[in-house]
Amino acid sequence: MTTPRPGRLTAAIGGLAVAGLSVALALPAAAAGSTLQAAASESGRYFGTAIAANRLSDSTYTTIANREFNMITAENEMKMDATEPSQNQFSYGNGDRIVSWARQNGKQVRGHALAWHSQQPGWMQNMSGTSLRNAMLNHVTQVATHYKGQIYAWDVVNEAFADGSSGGRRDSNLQRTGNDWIEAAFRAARAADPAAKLCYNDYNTDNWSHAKTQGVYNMVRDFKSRGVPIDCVGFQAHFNSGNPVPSNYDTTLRNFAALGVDVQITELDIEGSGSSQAQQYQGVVQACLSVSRCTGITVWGVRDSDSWRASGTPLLFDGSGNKKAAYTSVLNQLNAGGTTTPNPTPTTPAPTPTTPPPTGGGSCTATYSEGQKWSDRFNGTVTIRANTNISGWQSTVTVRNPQRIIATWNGSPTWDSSGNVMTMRPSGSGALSAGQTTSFGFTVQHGGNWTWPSLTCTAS
Ligand code: G2I
Repeated sequence: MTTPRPGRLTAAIGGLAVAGLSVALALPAAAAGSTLQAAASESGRYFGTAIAANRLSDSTYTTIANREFNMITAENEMKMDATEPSQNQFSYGNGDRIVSWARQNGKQVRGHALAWHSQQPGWMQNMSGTSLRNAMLNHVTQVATHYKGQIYAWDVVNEAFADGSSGGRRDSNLQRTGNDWIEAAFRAARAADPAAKLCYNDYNTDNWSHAKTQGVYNMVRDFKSRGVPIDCVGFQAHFNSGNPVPSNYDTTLRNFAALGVDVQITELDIEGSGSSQAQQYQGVVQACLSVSRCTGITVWGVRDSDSWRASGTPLLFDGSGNKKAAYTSVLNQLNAGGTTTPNPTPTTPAPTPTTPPPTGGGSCTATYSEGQKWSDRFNGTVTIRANTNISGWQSTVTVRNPQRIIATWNGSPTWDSSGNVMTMRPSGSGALSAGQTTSFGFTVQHGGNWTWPSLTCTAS
């Protein structure tokens, strides 16, 4: 499925037809966006940057920012230490400056960040227990209320998971107030600004196989299943040679999106230079474009010299404001668009068929997508796509011990003697014309094995 791009060619040719002349109209192919925001808009996405209030007087900086970006994050000015320097004394000057610059220039704003173990004002660092919990909730309520109606998405909670192999929460004064502090913050934010999307934001959550990624995924899944108000997950995406862009990035984004949340790349920067940096940037853009619920990308600063790690030259413009190779690769990839596919690319080669294809020809493809998950079981859907006109199909679904398929729908299953291989046939006619799809579903009792089933499709 190709990401929808709005029709861009509407040519008014009435009045051009001149009697006796044949007019050849050379219409350009869909015009490419010439800025990051224009190119991202072609697929309905935004392209943003972090802005520092003390740089708004630098006209090179504001010229680039205004031209290229349509989503703005305050790099530091909405953090807890900036907005509540003394308890119950709120300070919005620099945050407001950034919001009004954004709005004057027709841009949206991401709010960053309402609750965080870091960048707490001194008075909060020394608090604990109920008084800290109440102070945190008051902060969330006050700040989200102040910016109500002006924020596209809030990073409600930032960086609450531990690095390393635990997959658990990071220890902090907030965490010590009770494991439910995150959901309490989300509920307070929803009550204060019901129109803002509410995100959980973190770093080192890009690689699907990392424990931290899984920990955040499980929390979001739990929140969705219990109705905790969460709308999006932010992936900070600070990369360098020790922490490169993972090859399974699209899988990560897709799996989170399948939980029913938007995903956003919120603080992208990649240390390096030249074509290697450009390629990594391209990979990140490609991953986002491949997931329909990846709604936008924000880079963490304008020029290399504006970056929190300037010596790593991690951004799209050099210190003089010139476009780097990374800029061009991002722009080209945005203009090239992307495809949305429901599944990660298989990592094992497709098995060679041991039986000849059925006479009658035709072919079909079976694609797996994840459904709901519970502690003991998960749902899956298989989409059957006819590659040619077919009169029928059958699809095998193989699960791995100790998994068992305990329920199915939209098909007639039979089983092999091991109980691991289910052959699903259509309940009615299996005829499909080329390009048509149909689907069936099942529940797997997983017994602790979360591996996806493997599939085949045979057409007749
Ligand atoms: O550390 C990179 C980012 C990781 N994710 C959350 C982001 O909020 C974080 O941004 C950085 C800013 O880019 C830095 O600019 O967060 C740092 C800590 O809040 C920011 O650094 C601080 C310095 O620690 C302060 O000394 C300085 O006064 O920036 C302040 C303003 O320049």
